[in-house]
Amino acid sequence: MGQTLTNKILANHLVSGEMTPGEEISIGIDYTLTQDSTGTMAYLQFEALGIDKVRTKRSIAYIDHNMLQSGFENADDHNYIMSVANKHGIYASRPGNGICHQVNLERFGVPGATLLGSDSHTPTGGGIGMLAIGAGGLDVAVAMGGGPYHLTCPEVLNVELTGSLQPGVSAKDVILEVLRRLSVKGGVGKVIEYTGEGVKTLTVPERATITNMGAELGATTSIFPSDEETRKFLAAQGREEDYVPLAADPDAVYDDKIVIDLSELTPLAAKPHMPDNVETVKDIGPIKVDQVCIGSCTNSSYRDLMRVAAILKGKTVHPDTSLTISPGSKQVMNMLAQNGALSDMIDAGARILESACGPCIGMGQSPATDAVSVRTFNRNFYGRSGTPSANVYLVSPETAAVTALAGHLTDAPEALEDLSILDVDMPEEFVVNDNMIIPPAEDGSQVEVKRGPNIKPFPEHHALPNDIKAPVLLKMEDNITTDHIMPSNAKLLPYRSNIPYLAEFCLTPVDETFPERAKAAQSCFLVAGENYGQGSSREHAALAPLYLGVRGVIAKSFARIHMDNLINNGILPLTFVDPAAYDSVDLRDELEIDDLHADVRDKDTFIVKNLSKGATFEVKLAASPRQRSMLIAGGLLNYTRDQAQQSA
Ligand code: MIC
Ligand code: SF4
Repeated sequence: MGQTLTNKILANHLVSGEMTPGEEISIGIDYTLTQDSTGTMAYLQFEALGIDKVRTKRSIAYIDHNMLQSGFENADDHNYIMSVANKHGIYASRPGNGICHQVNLERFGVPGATLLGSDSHTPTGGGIGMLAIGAGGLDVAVAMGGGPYHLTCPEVLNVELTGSLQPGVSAKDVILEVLRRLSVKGGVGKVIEYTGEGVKTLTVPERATITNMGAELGATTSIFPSDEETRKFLAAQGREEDYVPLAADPDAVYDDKIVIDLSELTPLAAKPHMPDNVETVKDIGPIKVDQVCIGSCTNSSYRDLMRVAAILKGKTVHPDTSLTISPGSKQVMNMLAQNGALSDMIDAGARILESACGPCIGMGQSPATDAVSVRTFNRNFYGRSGTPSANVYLVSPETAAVTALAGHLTDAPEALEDLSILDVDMPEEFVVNDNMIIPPAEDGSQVEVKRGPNIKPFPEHHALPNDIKAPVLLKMEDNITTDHIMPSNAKLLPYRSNIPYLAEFCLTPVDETFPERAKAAQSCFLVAGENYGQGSSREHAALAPLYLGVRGVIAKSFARIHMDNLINNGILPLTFVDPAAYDSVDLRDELEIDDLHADVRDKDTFIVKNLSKGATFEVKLAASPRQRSMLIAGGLLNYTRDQAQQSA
């Protein structure tokens, strides 16, 4: 029986466990990446592990998220990250060098290798045939220390691509189509593996657009084969030696399969407020658009922006529409500058932002009240733009550019007389200058780590009590995102290393009174629907609830990274055995679980008493033996420390 590409790479890196879907396995990690908004916490945790030098092939610390320096805080965080990287053998990508996933693809992606990143869009690396997984900072810290990464062995879902894209339709439309079919929870527990004749028609950055947004499917990761296109991309980056051809065996057996005929796709858009709320641009119709933002780790590569420049050339942005463009990397920005495309953008009236996440994470450019904002990004979760009343649509760069000129939603086949202006070749040589990537000190022992007043220690974790009696302080619906749990925007991102401050905003998009009520109650449960915690890898979505006394979340189902983050921080992630039991629990019900240690240690399901209703219901704990010990110890750091003490 032939093997999938996913299983080949997993098998090559397997450290423990049986490769049966659903079982816990652990794999060796070749490369890690962090970015600054999750990185401060990840490096504080790495320091707590007490390891001098990273033990990966290469670890890279990017600074790309917290770029607005409206106070000392972000600059303090940058100094901390640059110096801690220098000390511990980590390469550091300076602010201005670009968005982590774009730069990593250009300069460090290696087919067949494993990459663990403290950012949910790490699977961008799947575009180059890497097994690239997003995780919480603590998991990445452990991997930097040479420890394996534990994950649930995934199923492999095959997306076979046939045909080729019509002019004006692009990679973003492919992944929007996958989201339309599978939904934001359709990828949970799965790796999405792309095969078929259509693959050859897609360049590496286009493939990366597709794997990037596999994060929005909830997938463990997504991956493309490594083929002639991959070789050409690596050669053009001056890294042909990193090329290896890789593909699934022709007779590989997949757990599931869908087929997409690229030739049949038309431009699509995800409507507010979910990436799977997808319709054709045509069916949505010519709604008036106030803002267009082009960029993000999904759509800011050289060819994406060359097409945007071709559309804008000689035209003017609509008077009622603001257009921003953030090139994905210094390399992209520099090439656009050298060939004149940047000038075409500036001339048309685009507002050029630095190479960083920018508006994608609400770092500036929050739209006006009730505005419609059309973005090439990957997430349009409620409130994420920084303006709760705004309506955000996700589209391709081509759709975004023609929309910015028209002032209403439209697409390239509709708006352009001559679609051949979109024929942009991939460069034979990219402009390579890695002068903004700082190699670490040979001998880190003399390097002093700079800790400004913004760097606060992380909250203390306590061992699990044997009995918990606590009220339900929130009852939430399906698809609650980490942007609901721990909002991020220009005002809050500077406090990513200050949990007490962040906790004041925890879950406030759901209920503004939550932090206050949680502090008063001292300990509480949260109840939620399906796919709780989808979105970002931010551990802050577990650390802030922990700080506020959340003991357990009882949901219909969880998103992968958030569930790991809850366990890593000692918060119980429980699911309703009978989903109908969700209806029986109300806000403020007093719940009790007793003899918890025995339950957590040995049982898959156990009983929760609803004292307010005089009833009981059953919950499931889907955790490995290792995770159970972690929960009892009060999280991964306590567990690791206990293990170390025992072996000493
Ligand atoms: C995001 O896109 O939500 C982020 C900001 O990149 C996050 C990381 C974070 O919350 O810092 C992610 O995707 O993991
Ligand atoms: Fe940055 Fe947005 Fe990509 Fe997250 S999704 S890494 S905020 S560009």
